[in-house]
Amino acid sequence: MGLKEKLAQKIVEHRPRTTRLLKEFGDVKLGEVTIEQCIGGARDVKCLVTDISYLDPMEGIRFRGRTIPEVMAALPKPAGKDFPYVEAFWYLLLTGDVPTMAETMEIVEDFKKRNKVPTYVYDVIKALPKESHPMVMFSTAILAMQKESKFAKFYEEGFNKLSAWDTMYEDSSDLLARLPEIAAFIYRYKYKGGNIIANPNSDMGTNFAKMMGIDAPYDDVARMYFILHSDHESGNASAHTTHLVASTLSDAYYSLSAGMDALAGPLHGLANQEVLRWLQDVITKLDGVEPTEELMKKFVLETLDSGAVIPGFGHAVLRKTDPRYQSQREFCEKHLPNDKIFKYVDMLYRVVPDILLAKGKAKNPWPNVDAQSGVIQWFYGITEYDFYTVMFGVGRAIGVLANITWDRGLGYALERPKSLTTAMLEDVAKKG
Ligand code: CMX
Repeated sequence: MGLKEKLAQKIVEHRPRTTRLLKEFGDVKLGEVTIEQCIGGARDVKCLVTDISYLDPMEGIRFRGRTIPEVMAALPKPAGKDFPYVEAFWYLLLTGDVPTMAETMEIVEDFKKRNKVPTYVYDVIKALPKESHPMVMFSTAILAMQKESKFAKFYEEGFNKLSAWDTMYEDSSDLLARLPEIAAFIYRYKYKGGNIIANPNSDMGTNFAKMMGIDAPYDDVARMYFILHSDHESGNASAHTTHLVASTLSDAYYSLSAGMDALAGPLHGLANQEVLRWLQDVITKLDGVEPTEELMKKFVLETLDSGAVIPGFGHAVLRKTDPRYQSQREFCEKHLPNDKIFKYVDMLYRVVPDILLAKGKAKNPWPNVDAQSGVIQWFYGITEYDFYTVMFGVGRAIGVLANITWDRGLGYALERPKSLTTAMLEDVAKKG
């Protein structure tokens, strides 16, 4: 059975669970909302549902019930490679099942048929000012392709709630197949004098590495990076934005483009570029002097005293070191143990948590995914750190597209939380 047939089966099997919860238990309370949560970004308010991934504050992320090491071990890998096919991961997120090698290769072949990027997309990117941020180029390129949407056509021709997931799946697959080429184009166009490398039409990891012009094991870096950055349950800003826009019955192009705009914020995906920018600033200030822990502490304190955050540390949900940080750290220990920037990042790991703890503000002083990812990209020659969030975006697309396909499958409603006025909050506060 192919991926789409399996997905159809899973959706039909799942629907009665959602229907029953709504009909029989719709008024069961999941919790209460405090004024702090209302003003403070809805932290921990339980009002979203997804089965694609779950984020435990202490353990970190599980994709379809599996930890990161379990996912990496279970999925089929290209011969001689350490990391699984991204296409196999897409299958896992959509169905909850580990695909066989044959099932994985079916998706690789399917993506080869879908990965032709319309030439007008490149014209649109080139029409933007060259100094535009690469995330502007990426988000614009995705939005520009909206006219290709099969879901939008399906809606125009007569919408049916039960089969709406089919065209959402089609759009999501088309997008995912094309994103590596669009991302690599932006990189080569913006930073490599427009010297574009043709798509070798292999698997996603190989395609991306080749089009970026970087040799192995960068194909494995791409696989690891895309998988690690894919999903972090539904409440994070990029996943939530994609879901919110899709809930209006917008198609995957509008929804993903909006999600990428959320990812571009410095408190979210842009933090990985900020880590490298911050470190480069430290290196410049050191002017050739080998940094000691004392010196590093001084830079960290200076940053905090200036009112800025330490990028790559802290998290809205996690309360321990991010396992995505750990995975990348293990990669660094294997492939770049003596790299200067890796050593600096390691030193940060030793000094930042204690300082944040002593300041007493951050609820989680430990490093997140962004603390380590830029170091690996820098090592393989991508020193243009403005570009890092685009690669995060290719990975994040896997998770959010799987989510909005299921949103349609289960007929999730238009999102519409209620807002109150400050006077109303003051009134509740007086009574409470
Ligand atoms: N450096 C300095 N201060 C920090 C901090 C950090 N790394 N992390 C949290 N704090 C501060 C917050 O700014 C906040 O201060 P105020 O009360 O003055 O506003 C206080 O500690 C409490 O914050 P929190 O409840 O612990 O964290 P939030 O849920 O509000 O924010 C996050 C989470 C990630 C935005 C925050 O930790 C942060 O700004 N980190 C640095 C940026 C970063 O690495 N972002 C990437 C996150 C991963 C991702 O989404 O990609």
